[in-house]
Amino acid sequence: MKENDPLFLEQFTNSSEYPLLNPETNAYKDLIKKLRNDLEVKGCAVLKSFIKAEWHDKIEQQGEQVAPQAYYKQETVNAYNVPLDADLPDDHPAKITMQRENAFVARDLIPETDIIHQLFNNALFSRFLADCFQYEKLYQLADPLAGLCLNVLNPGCAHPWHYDINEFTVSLLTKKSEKGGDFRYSPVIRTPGNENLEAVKEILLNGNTPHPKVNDISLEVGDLQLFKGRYALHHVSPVEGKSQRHTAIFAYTLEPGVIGGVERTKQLFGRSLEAHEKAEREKVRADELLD
Ligand SMILES: O=C(O)CCC(=O)C(=O)O
Ligand SMILES: [Fe+2]
Repeated sequence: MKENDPLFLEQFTNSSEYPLLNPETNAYKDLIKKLRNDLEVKGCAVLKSFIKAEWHDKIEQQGEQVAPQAYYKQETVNAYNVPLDADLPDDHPAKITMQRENAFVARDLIPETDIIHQLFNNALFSRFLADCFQYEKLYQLADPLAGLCLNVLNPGCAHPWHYDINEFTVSLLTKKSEKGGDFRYSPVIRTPGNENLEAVKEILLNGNTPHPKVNDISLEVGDLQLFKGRYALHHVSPVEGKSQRHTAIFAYTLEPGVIGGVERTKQLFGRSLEAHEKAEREKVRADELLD
């Protein structure tokens, strides 16, 4: 990670509204206060037009360049990404299955010079995120494929209900679908000590249409989204119209060195690396939840 790259932030981000360059100022502190409040109250905070408007076409084009390399494998999954034949009671929500239709472009296929990759590697950006999430420090998810990826949804496709493997997720819409493709989530539906299975099941069964426990957000290109995805069940509704929908997903953890398991990595990217095998042997896990 670069120690300091103020020029990048100055050039590409809306630094007058989002003063990441000046963490000592009141404007910065006020912003953090507002975002913390949004995260606490809504489980989610959106920074509209975080990327300057003049770069919106560029981030869209850079995404379009790599999108053809996304790994597609439509498969039947459950919200916990545990095996469908896992030894769980028949009425467990993990027994509710869905089709996974989204595709990911892995970090090692996204040029380091791309705006999203530079943003991920920017030390002031991760410091800002740590401030928002109220941690001393955040680490990039050390996974060489999943740390940063572009999530690609084709017309007609949805991203099924799930939790994220990392504590927090930060994402940036780089291409908007013509219609549909809404990010929808149920904040704090589970906690580290409680899966809250009944409520989860109810959402899996009834949450695809407007639901009192499900919030809907519609993002524009260049919007940055901060999200507590380990505890909030979430999905992206089916993309309608002719265009794909792309989001850059930036993943962070509280401990350094966290890498996904071999099974899930292959599920998402069609391959795994030596780093995943090694991590599985050593099991660096942040918590004891199912997935
Ligand atoms: O594409 C999005 O907006 C969210 C995707 C997501 O939830 C994920 O990749 O974990
Ligand atoms: Fe997610």
